[in-house]
Amino acid sequence: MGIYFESVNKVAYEGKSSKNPLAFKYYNPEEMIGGKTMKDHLRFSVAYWHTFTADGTDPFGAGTMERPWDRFSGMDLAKARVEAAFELFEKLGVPFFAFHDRDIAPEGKTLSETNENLNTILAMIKDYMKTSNTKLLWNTANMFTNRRFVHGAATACNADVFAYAAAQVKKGLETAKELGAENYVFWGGREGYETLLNTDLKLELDNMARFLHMAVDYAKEIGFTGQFLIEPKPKEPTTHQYDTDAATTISFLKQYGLDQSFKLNLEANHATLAGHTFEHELRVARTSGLLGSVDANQGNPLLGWDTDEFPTDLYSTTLAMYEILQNGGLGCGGLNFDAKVRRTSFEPDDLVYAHVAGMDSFARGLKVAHKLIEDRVFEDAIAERYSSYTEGIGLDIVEGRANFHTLEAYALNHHNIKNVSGRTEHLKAMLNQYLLEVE
Ligand code: XUL
Ligand code: CO
Repeated sequence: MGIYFESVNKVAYEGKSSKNPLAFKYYNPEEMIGGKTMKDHLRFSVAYWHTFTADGTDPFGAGTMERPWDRFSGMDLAKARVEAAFELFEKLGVPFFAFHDRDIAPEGKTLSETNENLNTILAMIKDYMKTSNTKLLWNTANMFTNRRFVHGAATACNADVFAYAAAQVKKGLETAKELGAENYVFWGGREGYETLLNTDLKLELDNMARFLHMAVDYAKEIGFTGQFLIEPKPKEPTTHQYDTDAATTISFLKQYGLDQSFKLNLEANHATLAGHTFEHELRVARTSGLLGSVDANQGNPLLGWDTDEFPTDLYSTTLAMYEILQNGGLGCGGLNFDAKVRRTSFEPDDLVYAHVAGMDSFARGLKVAHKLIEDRVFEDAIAERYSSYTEGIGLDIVEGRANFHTLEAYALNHHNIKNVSGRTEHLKAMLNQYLLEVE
């Protein structure tokens, strides 16, 4: 086995005074927070595509990444990437990884040849997984890169494409079962439309639901018991993506009777592209009982596209962990770094620095969020703010005893309404204080 990250030893926790870029300052995997280790709270996962296959290409220029495995090509490259991947997983001590089918093995000339390539690499991955501590958080099917998906996959206008996509997901579910994946993800890369002038929106949405029902049926048939996840995104690559945001996706799942079978995989940068905060998306899913997993990254507020940066914004990681803790954790989900190093960070060690930065940022977020909840900083403020619903007319409303007649009678007698401040600035200052002070 080759050594691809030569200058990197196993990344250790050295604490906040460490200046070593190859050490954790906050992520201390075995540290207990509220009765659970940090490692079990955070369930970090490395995204195969950004870390082992992305080359830094952008619309204006060629790849920039220096990757020692790039001296190989074809299936040898695919094999070298597996070696590099398990070396990095081990050095970072991450419990999970995630991949698309086409990240791990190249397509052949036919679907059977493609599946053969996949089988070869899957056997190799399975072998590594026998001794590795890193498990599969989720796998998914790439149904957006190849030109056959130009009009979509399950929502394509061409039934041959629908069939091809079904074959691909069938194989994906078999893969998930074989490797013991804890989840299976659907991100509808090209499931959307460019213009309504050529689109049968109703048929496309019905077909997407038919496709997902078929996937659920097949998982049952083969005994794959992992959680199904659907990942919302508002735009990119299509002008209008069907799974625009959490609320839209939840309503789609409910409309088509899929909400018992699916939860959401929410990505920070997708939330901001949808005009929401990350924590908004997490809250919407959590209040519907559908928060499943997270693609942990961040966008750039100055740019209108999916920059997939490694998460370093402590407000975002803290408020995300706040939602996750309030959800009782992510169950079999995790924090998958769907994040890529910048094009200018092209050396292999940058991959390690980036993951260390992301893991430390979420570890810090976890600690601060835990303390905020323990001290009931926002809970008490919220309880107080809504206290009018715990007695009198408010209690009648929430317990279903009120109607427009009783409310009118009440309002006629209570026209001197007194409101209380929402204390936004004070609460933000409290958040700052916790971010700065929590040990
Ligand atoms: C694309 C994206 C995908 C999904 C998996 O924006 O987030 O990588 O996470 O297909
Ligand atoms: Co993602």
